[in-house]
Amino acid sequence: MPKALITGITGQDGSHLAEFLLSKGYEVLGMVRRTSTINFDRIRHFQDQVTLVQGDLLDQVSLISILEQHHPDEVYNLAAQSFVPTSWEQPVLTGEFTALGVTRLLDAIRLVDPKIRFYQASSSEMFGKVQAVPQNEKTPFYPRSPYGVAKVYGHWITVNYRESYGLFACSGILFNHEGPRRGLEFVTHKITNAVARIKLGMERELRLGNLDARRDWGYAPDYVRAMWLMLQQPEPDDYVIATGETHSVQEFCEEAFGYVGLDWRDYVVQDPRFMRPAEVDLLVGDASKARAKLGWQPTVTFRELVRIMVDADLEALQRNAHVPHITYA
Ligand code: NAP
Ligand code: G4F
Repeated sequence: MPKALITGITGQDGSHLAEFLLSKGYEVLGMVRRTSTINFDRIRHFQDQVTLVQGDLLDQVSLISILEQHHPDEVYNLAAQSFVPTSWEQPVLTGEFTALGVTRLLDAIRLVDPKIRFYQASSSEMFGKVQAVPQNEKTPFYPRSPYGVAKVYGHWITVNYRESYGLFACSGILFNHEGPRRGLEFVTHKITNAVARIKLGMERELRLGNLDARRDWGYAPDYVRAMWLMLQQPEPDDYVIATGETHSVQEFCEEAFGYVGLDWRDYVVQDPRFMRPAEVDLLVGDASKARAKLGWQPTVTFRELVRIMVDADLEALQRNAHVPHITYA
C-alpha cells in the first residue's frame, strides 16, 4: 500500500487530495499544526481513515521527524499562507511559510530519504502581470504580490533540488480552482455565499473589489487528480493545470445571481477596501502539456462550477449549518 504525506490536509485541496488518494488505496498521513481550536471541518468525514501528525512548515525538526517516523513514498506540499491580500499585511510570514517552508521540506526529504516523490503547489499567481496569453510552462513569471513572489521562490527551489540532487520533485502550476470547500474570503465563495444569503433573505448586498479581474476558474477535485498524475510519471517535470477559459469577477456574479433568478446589479456594491495594491488582471492557462503527457483534462465547466457552489451554499444555509458571515477581505 503506497503511503502519502499531505501538508495542508485541513485546506481545500488537502482535503480533496486525501479523499482521492484513499480511493486509490493509499495510506494517507496528514500534517496539521497545533491550534487552540480544532479546525477539521473539511476532513471530519474521513478523519478516521487518515493518520494525522503534528508539524509545521516553520519547524524543520518537525518535518524531519515525520519523515523518519512514517516513511512516506510521496509528499504533497499544499500548506501555505494562500490568501493574496494577507500577503501584503504579513509579507515576512508569507515568505516563511510559502517560500522557505518549501526548502525546509525539500531538505528534510534530501536528508531522510531522497527517493520520496515530491509535489509542490505552485500557482498561476506567479505569472502576475502576464507576459503572454495564454500562459504555459515557458511563460516568464512576473509576480504582483508578496504571495506570488514567495511562490516563485518555491517553484524554483523545487526545480533546483531536482537538478542539484536528482530528487523526483514536480511543480504543478495550478490556476484558480474552487468548490464548496473554498475558503469564504476567496472571491468565488464570497459571491456564492452572498447569493445564497440574499436569496434566503438573510442579507441585502455584496461588497466586492475589482470586478474586471479575469481568472481561469476550475473545479478543485479535478485539480488534485493532476497532482497525483504528476507523481506517477517516469520523470519529474512541471505542468500547467487550467481550463483554458477565462471569466471576469463580474461574469461570475452574473452567472451566480442569475442562477437563482436575481440581477447582480441590484446587490453588488464596489468597495475600495477590497481593491489590491497591485492586481493580476488576466489569467488564462494553456494546459496542453498536461493533456498530452498526463492525459489530464477538466470535467466541470464554469457554469457547472458556479451552480455547484451556489447549490452547496443554499443547502448549507437551509440546513442551518454554521456558515460564518465574511467580514474581512
Ligand atoms: P488553503 O485552503 O488556504 O489551505 C492551506 C493549508 O495550509 C491549510 O491546511 C493550513 O492549515 C496549512 N498551513 C498554512 N500554514 C502552515 C504552516 N506553517 N505549517 C503547516 N500547515 C500550514 O489552500 P488551498 O486552496 O487548499 O491551496 C493549497 C495549496 O495550493 C496552497 O499552497 C496554495 O497556495 C496553492 N494554490 C492554490 C490554488 C487555488 O486556486 N486553490 C491555486 C494555485 C496554488 P490550517 O488549517 O491550520 O490553517
Ligand atoms: O479569489 P481571489 O482572492 O483569488 P486570487 O487572488 O486569484 O488567488 C487564488 O488563486 C491563486 C492562483 O492564481 C492561488 F495561488 C491563491 O492561493 C488563491 O487561491 O481573487 C480573485 C480575483 C482578484 O483579482 C481580486 O482582486 O477577484 C478579485 N476580487 C474582487 N473583489 C476579490 C474581491 N477577491 C477577493 N478575495 N475578495 C473580493 O471582495
